[in-house]
Amino acid sequence: MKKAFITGVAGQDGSYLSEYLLKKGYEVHGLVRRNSVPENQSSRLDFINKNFHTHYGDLLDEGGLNKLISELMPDEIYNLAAQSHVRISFDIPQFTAKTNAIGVLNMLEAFRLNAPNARFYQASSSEMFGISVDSDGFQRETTPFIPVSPYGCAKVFGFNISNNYKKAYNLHIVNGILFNHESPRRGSNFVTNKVVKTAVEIKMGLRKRLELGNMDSYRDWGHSKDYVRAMHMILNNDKPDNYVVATGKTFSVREMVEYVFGKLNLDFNKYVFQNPKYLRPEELPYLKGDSSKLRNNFDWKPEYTFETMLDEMIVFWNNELG
Ligand code: NAP
Ligand code: F7E
Repeated sequence: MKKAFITGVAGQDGSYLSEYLLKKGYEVHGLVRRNSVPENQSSRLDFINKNFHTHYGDLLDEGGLNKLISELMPDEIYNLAAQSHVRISFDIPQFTAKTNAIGVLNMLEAFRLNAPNARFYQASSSEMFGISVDSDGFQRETTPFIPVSPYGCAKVFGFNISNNYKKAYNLHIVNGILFNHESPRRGSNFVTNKVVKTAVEIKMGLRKRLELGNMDSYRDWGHSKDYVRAMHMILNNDKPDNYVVATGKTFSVREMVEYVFGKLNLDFNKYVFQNPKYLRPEELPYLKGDSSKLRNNFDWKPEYTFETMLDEMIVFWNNELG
């Protein structure tokens, strides 16, 4: 039985990846932070499985990481933990840099010193590209990084240090450069889930308005379930390499809002307002990923479309709030 260790296991991707690996017969161990409300840690982990185990820890606690990795000796390590909210990274830049940059280094050291024969996946992000776009309108593995947020800058460090460790110490380390991916388990302060949840609340008469920031940015939105499949494929290839994971389609926030409100037979113009508090000091205006490298090397293509992903989120919030 293969053993996987997942940091950020209580997050959106960590929870779906756990379910995916458990179905494949893995023993899954996940790192969770101690929280005074333990339910906060388990709300996405309601699956019960004898092969699933959680351990308290933090990416900033090197001693704890070393102890866990040396005790567990996993075959696969997925480093998904991060302060993952871009706008909030402007509010707490130092914490974001510590977790998303130094935290990666802490995990790499725990892996190198204790379980160097394991395989290591680093959760890299399209936010690293920032304002950089190739002349054909896509971002891909060769596109230079010009990050425009503390989050993006810290992720570039995580990407670079993991590539450095791969070569310097001959370790099996891969990066998935994932574009935005969503689901009903997405934090409700990310734009898709915020829009869907609030639109359903408006439809039910529970709210009167939705306040957003910049509606003119474009994102390449996929579904988390499709993207955790890609993580596992990328890590299990014998040649460690880095891959973009994306749908190749881009929509503006405004188009996404229009779709969600339209599905609920609401005219979004009547309910949606801009609140400057949701604007960012610097915005990333446009993302569209070219995942040809992944699609040509593996049998991967997304099962969800932009529409089916949002439809699933609408059904989820209808059930949850209804
Ligand atoms: P998420 O839902 O925010 O989950 C992140 C997890 O990391 C949370 O469970 C969080 O714990 C944990 N965490 C935060 N700081 C930590 C620390 N110092 N030590 C230990 N754990 C810590 O994010 P996600 O959407 O699943 O994303 C997974 C990873 O992919 C992240 O690294 C993210 O940056 C990256 N990524 C995401 C996307 C996307 O669109 N979703 C795209 C590209 C890359 P708490 O629950 O206690 O807060
Ligand atoms: O914003 C705009 C906002 O916070 C998307 C993370 O998973 O993907 C994610 O980062 C767009 C931005 O995601 C609101 O300005 C408008 O242009 O949902 P988001 P993100 O910043 O793209 C990358 C790839 C990651 O790696 C990150 O971890 O929507 N927007 N109004 C808003 N965004 C939010 N959150 N809230 C608003 O009210």
